[in-house]
Amino acid sequence: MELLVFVVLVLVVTVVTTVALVASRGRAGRALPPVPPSAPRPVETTPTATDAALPADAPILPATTESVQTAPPVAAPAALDVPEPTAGRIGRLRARLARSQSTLGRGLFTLLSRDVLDEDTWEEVEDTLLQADMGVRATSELVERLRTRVRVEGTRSPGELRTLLREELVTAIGADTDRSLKTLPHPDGRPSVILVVGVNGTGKTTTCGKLARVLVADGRSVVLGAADTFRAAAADQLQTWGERVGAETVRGPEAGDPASVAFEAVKRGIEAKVDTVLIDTAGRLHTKTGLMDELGKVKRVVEKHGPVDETLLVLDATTGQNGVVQARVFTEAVDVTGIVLTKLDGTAKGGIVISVQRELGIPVKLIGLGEGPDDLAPFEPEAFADALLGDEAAL
Ligand SMILES: Nc1nc2c(ncn2[C@@H]2O[C@H](COP(=O)(O)OP(=O)(O)OP(=O)(O)O)[C@@H](O)[C@H]2O)c(=O)[nH]1
Ligand SMILES: [Mg+2]
Repeated sequence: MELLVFVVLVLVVTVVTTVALVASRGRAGRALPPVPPSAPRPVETTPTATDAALPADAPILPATTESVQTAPPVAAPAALDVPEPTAGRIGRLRARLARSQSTLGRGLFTLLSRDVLDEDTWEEVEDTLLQADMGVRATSELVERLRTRVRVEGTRSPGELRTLLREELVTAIGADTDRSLKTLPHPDGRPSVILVVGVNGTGKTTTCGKLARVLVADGRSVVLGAADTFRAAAADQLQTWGERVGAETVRGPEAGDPASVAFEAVKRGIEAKVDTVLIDTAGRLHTKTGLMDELGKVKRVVEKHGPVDETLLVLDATTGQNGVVQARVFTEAVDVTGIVLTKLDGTAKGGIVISVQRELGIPVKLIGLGEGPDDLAPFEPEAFADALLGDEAAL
């Protein structure tokens, strides 16, 4: 009996202790300090039409959704690049023309410095010009002019010879040609519109980016239009250039309609009251429509807002005469107003500046002298001739 009472007592004590412990745990749980406000919370995602925070490799909207997005620059103004001023850029970048200088400039100078200028020498002069891609017509004209002047003016000092060569090169390049870019807004406030065209890989996107910098350096405001919808990376590439100088990029869905992106870009430019809208286009297409038809459409659609002010054809100087042949196809499809000759830093064939203008009848307005952001220069014949001939002292 005593044993039974003892067992019951033990059981009662065990149950009471367990209940007390559980109760005290519950109270301790409620007494935990609240989660500090700074604790991380799950991110709420609200889709927006203009999502500036999209990472560069974010998926582009599916092709069925024909919406066009504007991507304002992400960087704060303080982080923006300050592009180099454009005045005198060829002079600053003249070392980039070293290859053309040694073959064309110095080559000519050395030949014409000979004591006797016989037929063989003149043939060598002609070969030098042809090898530098000056083209047959421009070469024979230049040789003719040089022969006449040398005959009439007689022997000369190295300084005089340099002056003569400089004058003749500048004449061949065309000193009086209008090379200005129409980048100023119209009197009604509509921005100037520049269309950039050319075959793939020539440097169109890079040129748009560099040109945006040139304009920003000159105090203008710019909107970029990513009308190359052929591949997603093209719009990212353009947007990155824009962000560096605070220019907004209007982009569309991958494989979307390039004309509608171009149209929206100009619309955005009008709304934002910028000075210039720069439209990058594709150099190839994966549809059956020809590239030229597509470019014609882009131009027509953009012109619903008003005429396109400049259509710049980008040509790779290293492709020589082949590039000139390709260029002609573009000039027949769209009204090209200026040539941008890129990659002149990588070639000894600087004479292409002269042949391309002659064959197409369109002025070279800008030249690309490297891959750096400020390696695009307004084309100035005198500075170019100086760069080709090098310093007088070094001749
Ligand atoms: N050395 C040198 N490279 C250049 C110059 N301009 C452009 N490039 C390079 O050429 C390559 C092609 O340039 P992009 O601007 O992408 O050419 P794209 O015409 O837009 O090409 P797609 O979009 O494929 O049609 C890049 O590696 C550029 O850095 C230049 O003046 N000099
Ligand atoms: Mg491109």
